[in-house]
Amino acid sequence: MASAISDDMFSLFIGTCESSPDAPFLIGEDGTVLTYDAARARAAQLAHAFCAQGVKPGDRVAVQVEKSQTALLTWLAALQAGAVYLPLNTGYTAGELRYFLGDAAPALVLCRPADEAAMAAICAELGVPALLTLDGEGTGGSLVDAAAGQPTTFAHAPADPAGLAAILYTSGTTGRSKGAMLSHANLASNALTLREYWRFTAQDRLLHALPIFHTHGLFVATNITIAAGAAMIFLPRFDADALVRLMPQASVLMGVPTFYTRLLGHPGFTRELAAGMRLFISGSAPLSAETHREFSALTGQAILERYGMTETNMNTSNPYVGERRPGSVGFALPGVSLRIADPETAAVLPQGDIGVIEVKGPNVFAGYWQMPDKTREEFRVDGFFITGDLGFIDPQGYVHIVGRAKDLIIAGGFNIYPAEVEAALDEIPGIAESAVIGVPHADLGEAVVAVVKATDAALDQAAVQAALADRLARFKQPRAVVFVDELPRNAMGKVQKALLRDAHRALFAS
Ligand code: MCA
Ligand code: AMP
Repeated sequence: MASAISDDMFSLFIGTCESSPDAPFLIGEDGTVLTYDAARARAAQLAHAFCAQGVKPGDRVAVQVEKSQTALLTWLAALQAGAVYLPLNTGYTAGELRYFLGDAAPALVLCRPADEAAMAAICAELGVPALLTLDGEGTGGSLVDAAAGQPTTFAHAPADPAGLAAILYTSGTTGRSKGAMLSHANLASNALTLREYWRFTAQDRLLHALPIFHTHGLFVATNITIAAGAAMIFLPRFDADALVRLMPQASVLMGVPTFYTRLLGHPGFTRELAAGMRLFISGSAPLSAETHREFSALTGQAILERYGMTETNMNTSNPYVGERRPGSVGFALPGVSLRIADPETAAVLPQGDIGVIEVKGPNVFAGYWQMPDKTREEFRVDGFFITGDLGFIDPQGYVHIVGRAKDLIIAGGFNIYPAEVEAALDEIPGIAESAVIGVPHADLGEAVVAVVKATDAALDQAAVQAALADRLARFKQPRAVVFVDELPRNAMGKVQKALLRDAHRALFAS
């Protein structure tokens, strides 16, 4: 059981600031260091700036800005002010944002300077009272002006462990995104568990190249670093050249499988370069057993694959010591209960059978924001959360994910729900109906393909893609549009997506 001081991320952060004020927290590409104490002071100023805009405990602060050190510090500032942090993918379009902001009703929105006019219009329409900006370097924008001159200390009371720390939107199978409500205890307990499981210490230097608007980059990487008093070499984005250049200064890398396939294709990524690293971690999407083996053959080190969800943080991990089994996501983490159940009857299945993965533990979220019915549907009566992932447990206890009961595509670690893309396609004049599938993609794992039945013979791929440009974030847009006379349907009238996936599986395979 975590002690009271460890039940929220800000208390963990302050703990490190007090014990090791001069320890490095964020290291820039150029080697500049932001210490824990300097980060604490800047986060305090940002928290004061939020409060000056009227943010009160429990209010949502929505953030859609480029990755920078200041952007990361807005997470700590929101925690300190008792606000609920709402990070948003920088790729979301105005239409997508209108939904999130309308649903979450934030007290403050933080956006890129270039988006200010468009965001101001959305805020006015939705009654969002305050808007600030932050530039890509994290050194300019009205937030920076508002924080300048503010006190560098902020009176912070430890948070209620059950209180909300963040809301992260996940796309929905019905097309409507759901806000996963994460408590302070959800985040802090997972950070402490992973710190021990992956043996993080203050000596670690984590190479951070993930975006900071999702669980992987914001919580898994950042919160463990804070919990360990370690440092992050903080890069604006993934760039294989930069990773190769900076790896000699690092000890750990966390990434999606695309990071590893791209590193394997980089001539500078050698056994010698990897030798100084103690740990390579992969998650967010399946790491192929082939990539796992290729990586081991080149570096002599086994990638540690783990499995999580926005709703649950991390659930399973391959072991730190012992076999990291290719194609497996390892064991349930300490404190997490995991079982395999029949998706229809909910009966727990015998070991080895394939079923839906269900989890329960301190990591599992509090429910979906303002969606009590959806929340109820996705939990069993005994409190297990139904992940929608299909898997089995092998004789040695390793969990394997073999597919998804939910209709979901994962491209480069980003989730795309076909229902949302289909709804956007079906609104295009000249499209009668559509089916969206994921097909193998050598770089991103899967790619989005739209299969459409058109009533307008003049409609082509470019026209469909252009029609979606302002509707959907770039990563959700189909890479290919295939035109058919009829969609294949079964006797129940349901589109047979497996047939479509088979028919188009070679589109991006190499
Ligand atoms: C970029 N593009 C993409 C993606 N990323 N399209 C589909 N899916 C993507 N993931 C588009 C760009 O807009 C561009 O389009 C074109 O692909 C080429 O971009 P490129 O420069 O090659 O891509 P990149 O900028 O290098 O990005 C690829 C990436 C990035 C590094 C894999 O997507 C990434 O950082 N992914 C990490 C996602 C992540 O953090 N997931 C965690 C979710 P065009 O040129 O046409 O404009 S949290 C989670 O899942 C759970 C909790 C968990 O377990 O962690
Ligand atoms: P998200 O909704 O973005 O949090 O994505 C969560 C989903 O990503 C899970 O439900 C899985 O389908 C998938 N996922 C995460 N980690 C892994 C992994 N190591 N292997 C396979 N799928 C994964």
